[in-house]
Amino acid sequence: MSMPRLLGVSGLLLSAVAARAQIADLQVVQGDLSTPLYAAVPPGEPNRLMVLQRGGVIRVIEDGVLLPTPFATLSVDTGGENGLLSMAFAPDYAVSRRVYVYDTPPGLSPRVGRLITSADPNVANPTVETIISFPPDTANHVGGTIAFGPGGYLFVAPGESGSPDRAQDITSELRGKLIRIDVSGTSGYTIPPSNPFVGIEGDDEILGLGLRNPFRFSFDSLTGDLYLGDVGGGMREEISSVAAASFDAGAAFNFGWPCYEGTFCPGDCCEYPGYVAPIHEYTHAEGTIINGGMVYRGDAIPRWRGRYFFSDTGRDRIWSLRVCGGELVDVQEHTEDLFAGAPAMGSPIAMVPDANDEVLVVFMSGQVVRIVPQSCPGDWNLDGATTSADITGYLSAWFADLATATLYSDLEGNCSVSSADIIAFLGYWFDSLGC
Ligand SMILES: [Ca+2]
Ligand SMILES: [Ca+2]
Ligand SMILES: [Ca+2]
Repeated sequence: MSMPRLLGVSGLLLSAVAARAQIADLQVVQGDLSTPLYAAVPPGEPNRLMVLQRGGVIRVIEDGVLLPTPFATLSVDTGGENGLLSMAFAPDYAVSRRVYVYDTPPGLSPRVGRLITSADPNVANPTVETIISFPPDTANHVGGTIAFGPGGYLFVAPGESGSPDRAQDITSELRGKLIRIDVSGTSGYTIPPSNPFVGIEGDDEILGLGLRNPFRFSFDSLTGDLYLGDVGGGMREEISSVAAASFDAGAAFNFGWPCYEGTFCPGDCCEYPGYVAPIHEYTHAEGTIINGGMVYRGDAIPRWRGRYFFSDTGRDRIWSLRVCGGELVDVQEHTEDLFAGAPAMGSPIAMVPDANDEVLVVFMSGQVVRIVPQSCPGDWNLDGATTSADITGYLSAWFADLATATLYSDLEGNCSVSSADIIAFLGYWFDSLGC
């Protein structure tokens, strides 16, 4: 699909959304934070939310209250794009109490560190073990996310630190890559045996290459599929999606940088083996710093189930898109809907799940915010009442989807329109009669 066509579709959808009643709102969970960059709920501890502040402090919100004592205070450099950038809990956190951070200790070396939660679930032991680190360089394009994905492996995506050629160098250079490691041992890491360069030339940690500054990426909690936002240079912002089944297929993914910025080639386009074209891209007329988010799998807004939410940090915009069978289905913008009436806040820097898989947005201006519905799930036409008109409206959307496959009526978020979606809607409709 060509770029002008993509932009045309986005523009049409934007007008359609703006004309509708509102679906959702931004509700502040916690304000007055000092440059928060990320947030995460410990597995099995739904009453607790950890919030990372750029300067190295991990704050704890317990039962809705911000605790005065931090979970941990790390020594980090905050020049350029450095700081305490993200965290991930071990899949077996309930037993191992292992917490991983991605930060930049003084010396400008991005690294993955491991902490162990103490007997007090709100405080970590002071020792941080470095699991892997990347060579010191500029405080630029350091990446920003670590996340556990399919197989229980840890995925890390350091940026190329401002040297584009690094992104295609597969020997002795992990920057500009998507790497996959096994951190389940007692110390350090081991290599997943199905990583593509095991046994052949190329560093064994690498799963994907050709990245510039992949600041945020995440996995669909239902399918395990990867969604990754790569911040562009002067031209295009892009999102790529890779199906979970491809992670162990034996070939590295090549996201294209530096020959490609989005689908645009500033010079000659390269014939990279395993090239993964972006699922979505936009020019700097629309935004300047893409910020990958999360696939929505919550219950509050069924019509959004299966949609990938993302934002632009530079322009304070929020969109969602749906991917089915590796293809982009549609893109919708939610900026007007979400920000109408919301308190002043800016620079969205992360979109992460809360304990119920609802979307939390972290704003660098100091807030962690939850996206909350403004309508009952059965109020399909968003007129504030649950009536027979909503059943009629839903059924017309469902029949339209059979013909056009926009999947607006796919309430299960499984990329298929079936009678199960109608049954689900009728359930929401009955539940909504009293709401
Ligand atoms: Ca190798
Ligand atoms: Ca209605
Ligand atoms: Ca469905």
